[in-house]
Amino acid sequence: MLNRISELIDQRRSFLITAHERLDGDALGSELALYHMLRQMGKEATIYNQDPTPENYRFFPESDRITSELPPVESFDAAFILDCSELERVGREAAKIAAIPCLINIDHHFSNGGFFKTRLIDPRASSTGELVCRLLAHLGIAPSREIATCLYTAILTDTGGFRYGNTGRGTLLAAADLVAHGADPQWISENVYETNAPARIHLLTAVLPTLTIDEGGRVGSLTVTQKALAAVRALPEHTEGFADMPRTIRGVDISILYAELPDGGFKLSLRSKGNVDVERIARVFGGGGHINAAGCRMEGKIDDIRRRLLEAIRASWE
Ligand SMILES: [Mn+2]
Repeated sequence: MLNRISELIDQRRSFLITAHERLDGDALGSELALYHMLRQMGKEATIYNQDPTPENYRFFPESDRITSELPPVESFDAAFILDCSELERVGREAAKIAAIPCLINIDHHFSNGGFFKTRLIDPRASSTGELVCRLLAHLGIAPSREIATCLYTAILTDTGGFRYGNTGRGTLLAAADLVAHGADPQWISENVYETNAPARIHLLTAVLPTLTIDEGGRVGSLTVTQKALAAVRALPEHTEGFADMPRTIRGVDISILYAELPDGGFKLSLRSKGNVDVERIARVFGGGGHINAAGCRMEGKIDDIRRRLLEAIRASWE
């Protein structure tokens, strides 16, 4: 597949690069790394994302080039769809993007159903960033400092700072290589993790009292309502990382963040320890992800949603 992708890059001139809604470090880092790589190869590249770049990722070199308005798709010979298990995950322009003649998918989600004909998929890879590293190596391109910064951040954030189960030898070797090419771990970490907006911490103080612990201490959860967001003028992106917090409690195996959406539904983020599989639980409700990090959307009243989710969790333990 790497051969096929390198062939396609050779043959085509103008590329669209996109990723999923609610951007994260892996999606953005992989997009920008590819952008720099393609331009270095003399190609035209445009990054389109439906959602704006979260503040803590604006340090990425050339992140201000990203557009949230899709240019006419006729201008592209090919598109890279990154960190997405399905095309729909790019958001409301998915149908237009589907019309681009050649779609190339790079992804590491377990739930990837293989919709794309041209795809570089490895659910054992830590991140899409790690897969982009493989593509660079295959093309014989040494990462520039910009590319190294983007890809190191992609890997760092998707492994929770090299702490999650997806952190393997290949992950650490890739990261080491990126450091050798100019990625600065301390500078990147400060930019990603130590640039909180005050509103995020204010939001956290409003959210911590919602902590619940169920199932004899094995399931912890936090809830963010639209009201709580509005009260401190926080943005949905300020909840990033909240889902991980109940998991830090001794004995908690599954951690959940219930985030109310503007239309009244809830976005659920599930996290787990060890071999407790939350991807399976998310899938019950039409979601997906990885064994230790998954998500889904649920409709209804929060009490009802909590009850249905706990039932599914109980069933998965039986
Ligand atoms: Mn990812």
